Amino acid sequence: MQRMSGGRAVAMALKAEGIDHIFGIVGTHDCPLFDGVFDDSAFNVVTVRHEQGAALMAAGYARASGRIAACFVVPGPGLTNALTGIGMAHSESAPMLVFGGQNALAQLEREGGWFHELANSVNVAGSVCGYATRVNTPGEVPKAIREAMRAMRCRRPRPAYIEMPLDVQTGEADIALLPPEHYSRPAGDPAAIARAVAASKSAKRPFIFAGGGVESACATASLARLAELLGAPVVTSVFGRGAISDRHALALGDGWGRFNLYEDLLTQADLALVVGSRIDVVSDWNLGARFPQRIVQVDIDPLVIGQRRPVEVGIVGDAALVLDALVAQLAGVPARSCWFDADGFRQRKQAALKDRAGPVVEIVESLRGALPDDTIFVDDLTLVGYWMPLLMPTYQPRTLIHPGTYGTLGYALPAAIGAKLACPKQPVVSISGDGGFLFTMQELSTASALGLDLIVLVFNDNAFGAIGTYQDRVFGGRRIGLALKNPDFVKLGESFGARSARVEPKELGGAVRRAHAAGGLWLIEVPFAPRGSVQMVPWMP
Ligand SMILES: Cc1ncc(C[n+]2csc(CCOP(=O)(O)OP(=O)(O)O)c2C)c(N)n1
Ligand SMILES: [Mg+2]
Repeated sequence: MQRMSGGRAVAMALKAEGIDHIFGIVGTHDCPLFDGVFDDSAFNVVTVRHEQGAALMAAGYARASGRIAACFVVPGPGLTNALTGIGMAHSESAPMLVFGGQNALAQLEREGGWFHELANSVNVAGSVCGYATRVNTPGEVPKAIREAMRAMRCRRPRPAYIEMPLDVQTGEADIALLPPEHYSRPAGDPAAIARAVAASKSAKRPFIFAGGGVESACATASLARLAELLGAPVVTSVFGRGAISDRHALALGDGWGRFNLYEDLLTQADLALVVGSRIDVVSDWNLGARFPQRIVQVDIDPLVIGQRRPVEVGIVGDAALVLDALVAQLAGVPARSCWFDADGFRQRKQAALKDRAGPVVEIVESLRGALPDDTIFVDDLTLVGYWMPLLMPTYQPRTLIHPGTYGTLGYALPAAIGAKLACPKQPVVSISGDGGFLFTMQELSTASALGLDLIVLVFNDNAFGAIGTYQDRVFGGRRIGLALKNPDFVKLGESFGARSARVEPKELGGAVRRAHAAGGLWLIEVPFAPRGSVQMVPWMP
């Protein structure tokens, strides 16, 4: 037992859990939380410029590393500002531990007109979290953090929210900190695993569909071993990019383009092994509807199993543990060669993508050629970002981070800052359009204050371009709400302390190479407004 305040108990419990990054903004309602980490060298406290940035940084931090960061926000507007980022993290299965300040216990839920009052805030946060609670005494802090950690580590990783009323933050008590715990994840029902083994043995033409759960579970090596044993080609979801290296002979890339590239594979395959994927809506449009009848699905979240497609075998478990069990039980069976012409497929795919993506292909090639394999690319919702999962060869897990189906405009820059803090040795590039960049551009100030090495690309067409093509197609060209009056991006970047340049698309590779060699914070604007043959959003019908 140690005598301490609730605020200090949060710091001590975070330390015990190995959480050392805190993103947030101070206010009277969370100052005791900040005070709890005052002068404690165990913590890297990052002051952001908007609470959405805090949550998106924690999301990027988790996507790039699998590690958990904390956020400290004030109640009311601080929490609602953060909700977009927390919602994004919920959708992309990224864990983070959000602490919300709150008025004193006696003032709650009475519509008393208190500062930052927001009724029902635990439920508001809970709608985008896997765990949400209010702590009523300082002594409950370690238990609440332990429960949040279990929710994030033993189940599908999702944000957790712990609300701390002011008197709980400041109140002192004799507090027992909890000893470290090994967080175990479900290994899967042995009978279901045996049925999956039998199904895999009997299938002649299996393929694997891998999602973000593979990387979450650090199961990439297990996935490759299983694919090699079965001779099964591997397609990934957008969150699964990096689950298998694109240099692997069985890797077919991701399925986020709405064209018939996968017809050959899908019509011939007799078994789909879906691992760590909810089969998101885009993958389902493109592939899921044509998956073979026989499906084996492995997921840590029981809700996901059979949600989109009926399955022959469902296994609730951690992807690494289940894949290792499958590999062990298939080990006696001679490894099969691949039944599918993966090389031919890749060539056909490359030609088709060139046809659809036009000049985006050269842009992506120039980025890949300029930067090392371990570079982390973080996408926003912009032409180049949309195409990245399809076009960018990805060689390592967690190196291609895309905002997926929640699709938060403004994601890239703060998520890239979080990724850089989590993986300081890896180059990090954020890819935005002019529209998305202005949603969260103030976080350039955060990156500058931290002295980060970061390359921030802004593809500028002075418009919410993607929506223009949609209006053309669906609304007969009645374009509305698209034109954007932008600042001078070079001056803007410089005023934030970023070295800044405007380069034509053909100069981008050289500019990025120089920026990487020089280090520091870079803002590079690329005027880019291709029209005509380019498909703006590969997955739109
Ligand atoms: C928070 C949010 N608001 C609105 C949208 C809808 N939206 C999707 S793409 C897009 C246009 C993005 O413009 P820009 O960043 O300039 O990229 P471009 O399409 O021009 O390449 C918009 C408004 C969204 N995804 N997220
Ligand atoms: Mg634009």
